[in-house]
Formats: sequence, structure tokens, C-alpha cells
Amino acid sequence: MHVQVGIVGAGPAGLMLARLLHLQGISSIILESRSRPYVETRVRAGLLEQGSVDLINETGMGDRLRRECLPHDGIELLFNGERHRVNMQELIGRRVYIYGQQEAVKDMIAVNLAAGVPIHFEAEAVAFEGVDSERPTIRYRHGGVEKTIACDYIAGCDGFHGVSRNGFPASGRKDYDRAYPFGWLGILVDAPPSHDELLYCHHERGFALFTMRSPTVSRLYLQVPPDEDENNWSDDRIWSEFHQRLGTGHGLKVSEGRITQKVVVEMRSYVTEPMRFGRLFLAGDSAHIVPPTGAKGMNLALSDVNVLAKAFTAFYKRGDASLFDAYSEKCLRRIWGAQHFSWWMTSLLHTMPDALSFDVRRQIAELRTITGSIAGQTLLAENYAGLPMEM
Ligand code: RFL
Ligand code: PHB
Repeated sequence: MHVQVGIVGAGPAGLMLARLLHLQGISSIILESRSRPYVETRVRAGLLEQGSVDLINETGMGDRLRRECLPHDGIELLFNGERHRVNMQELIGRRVYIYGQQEAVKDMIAVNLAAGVPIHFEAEAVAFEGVDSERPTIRYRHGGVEKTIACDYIAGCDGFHGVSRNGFPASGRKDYDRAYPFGWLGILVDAPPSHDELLYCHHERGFALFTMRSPTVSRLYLQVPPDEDENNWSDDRIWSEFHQRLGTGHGLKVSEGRITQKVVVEMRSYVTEPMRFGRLFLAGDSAHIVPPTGAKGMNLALSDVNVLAKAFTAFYKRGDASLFDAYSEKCLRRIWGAQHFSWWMTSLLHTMPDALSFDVRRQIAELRTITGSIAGQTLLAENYAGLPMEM
């Protein structure tokens, strides 16, 4: 079998890339190691930038998103018992949207399959051959049988734990990595959100985030020690911690309900450079991850493949390969901007395990500097709502 672009991974990056290529008449196939129900129910991101929503709409995959997403004009930062709203719509004329990643993935799978783009589930890529030749191949396992696909190009969209990065020679990449001394315990709750906007809470006991999935489902996160076992967190302990970290006296109350999921996620910043070796391109989490405090991961995955699809289009329509050479550098500018923002939001809002009282007071002072200044709020808003996507 031969396709123009072999895509590894049916996450947001792989599915959007397949769609963008299809719209330009470029053939692709997606190999996904997990089953369709698994990827359609995997709870991860929730916050989409305007540019991501626009891209989903422009590619004809936004029908349900437009009906069900929750637009947000601002966010609230809570610290030292005070509430501070950052009104992004007023400051920079842009907003953000809540729509579960697994819902976006469901929509993207349906549209791709309806258009005839082949997606092979439970097909695990194991290795690539000839990525620096004219005709690379993907070796994969499907139904217990090993198979190969020949492609012109390979797009490694297989996330942080995928195999695509291994397609680079060891000396051909440099990794930039930083682990954080804490993780997040994420829960899904059958209860209306505690507030109609996201609440980012700085507290001496640790960070807490109140977000949502719908008017009846809340998504909440607590800073916990790294490698924490979610089984150490009884429902009572979880609610007690949210009450303490939200605090009282500012008109907000924790909206409790049945907890339907508990999971601990690690916090890490990682970038590999460059994102291309020969005919293999990395996009999304396979090339970089950010701590979720800035809500950038899925948005970056979509912006990477938007750039990559333009490079494939230039090549297949006009024989122009120059955008392949520019791909890595073009993406990395945005990626490092998001890395800085995610690190900054994380450092600003979390309590380090070895924090001195000095550090906590310094963080509060920094939060006051940001929220007390239009320039400070604007800087936060521009980064949080995301720079416009390259068109
Ligand atoms: P994905 O989504 O990990 O998809 C990769 C796919 O590849 C498959 N795969 C393979 N397939 C074939 N062969 C192999 N050898 C394979 N190995 C792996 C996997 O099964 C999977 O289906 O990567 P992609 O497409 O790059 O998308 C990245 C996003 O998923 C990620 O950045 C976001 O979830 C990050 N993130 C957030 N991003 C946002 O933009 N806004 C948010 O609000 C936000 N919140 C979050 C988040 C991530 C979180 N966790 C769980 C880390 C909140 C959390 C808690
Ligand atoms: C989410 O809704 O899951 C979410 C929102 C904002 C973040 C992280 C996660 O910063």
C-alpha cells in the first residue's frame, strides 16, 4: 500500500492534519494504537483558543462544537482571599472556549471517516524505515500481524509516549526537559460549575483550578505531590482541600457532586529540536509538552499541523519544498512562547514543596502586579487566549 502522507496517531494533531490534507486532495492514512472507543472517551484538554476553534470550523468539523461549546470572555485569579478578573474580550477582543478534547476528537474522527480518510484503530506503529530516503515506510502491528505502508512522508502525531521521536538518529535531535516537583489530581464531577468562568487559585496549601465540561459537569484540579496515587484521595479529602484552597468571604462556593473520575497527571515541560528529520515530521505532543496551567497543549498541536499542512500543500500543488525546511523553525517560535507562558503561569500559581513564606509573599506580590496593571493583564490575556493562528 502507498499513501502520500502516513500519519501516526489519531489525537487532535493527526486528525486535523488528515482533514487539512484531504481538503487539498492529498491522500493520507492514520494509524492509531488504541481502539476508537478509547480515544473517544479519553478525558484530557478542555480549553480551546479562538484560533483553534476557527480552524475546527473552517475545516467543517465544528457543527457540534458551535452548538455545545462554552465561550468564556474572561478568567478569574484568586489569591490572598481576593478575586481578580481578567477580561480578555475587553482587553484584546478575543475569548476562549470550553469543549472537551474527547468531544473534538469524536467530531474529527466522524468527519474524516465520512470523507473516506482511512483510520486504522488498534494499529500500532512500531518502527520507520528509510526516513532519509525517497520512500519511507511505517512498520505497524494490526490484529497480531505485522504490516508495512509506504509513504512519501511520515507525520509523527503519536503524542509524548509515541515512537516517532525514535525515528530520528540519536545525534539528530536535542531535548529540552524540565520536570516539576508536583502533579495535578484531576476529577470529573456531576455538578454544575462553581462559577461561570475558570477559577485559578493560588494558595499556600497548593494550586487549585475550577473548570468545567458543560453546564452540569465540572472538571477540577488540585496540586498534589508528583507520582501521587489517586487512591490516597478519598472524596472527603478532595472536597476538604477544594474548600480550603478556594477560601471564603468572596462570594464563591465549591459546587460538590458525585466524582466520576480521579486521575493524577505529571507536570512537565519538554521540547525536542528540530521537528523534522528527512521525510519524518513531528507535530503536537510527540515534539513538545507543557504543564497544563496555561492550557496550551492541544492548541499547539493544532497550530503545528496547520503549518505542516501548508508545507504539504505547497509541495504537492506547486512542487515547492521550501516550507518543509521552514517547518521546524516556524513552529518552534510559537512553541517556545507557549513554553514560557506555561512555565510562568505554573510558577506564579503553584506552591513549591520547599517554598519559604518569602516565596509565597513574593508570588502574591507578582499576582498583584499583574492583576493591578492593564499592561500586566493584557500580557496575560494575549498569551492565554493565544496568538492568532498562521493563515
Ligand atoms: P495525543 O492526543 O496524545 O494523541 C496521540 C495519539 O497517538 C496514539 N499513539 C500511537 N498510535 C499508533 N502507533 C503508536 N506507536 C502510537 N503511540 C501513541 C495515542 O493513542 C494517541 O491517540 O497527542 P496530540 O494529537 O499531539 O494532542 C496533544 C493533546 O492531547 C495535549 O497536548 C492536551 O491534552 C494537553 N492539555 C491541554 N491542552 C490544551 O490546549 N488545553 C487544555 O485545557 C489542556 N488541558 C491537557 C489538559 C492535558 C492534560 N493531561 C491529561 C496531560 C489537561 C490535562 C489534565
Ligand atoms: C480543562 O478544562 O481541563 C483545563 C482548563 C484550563 C487549564 C487546564 C485544563 O489551564
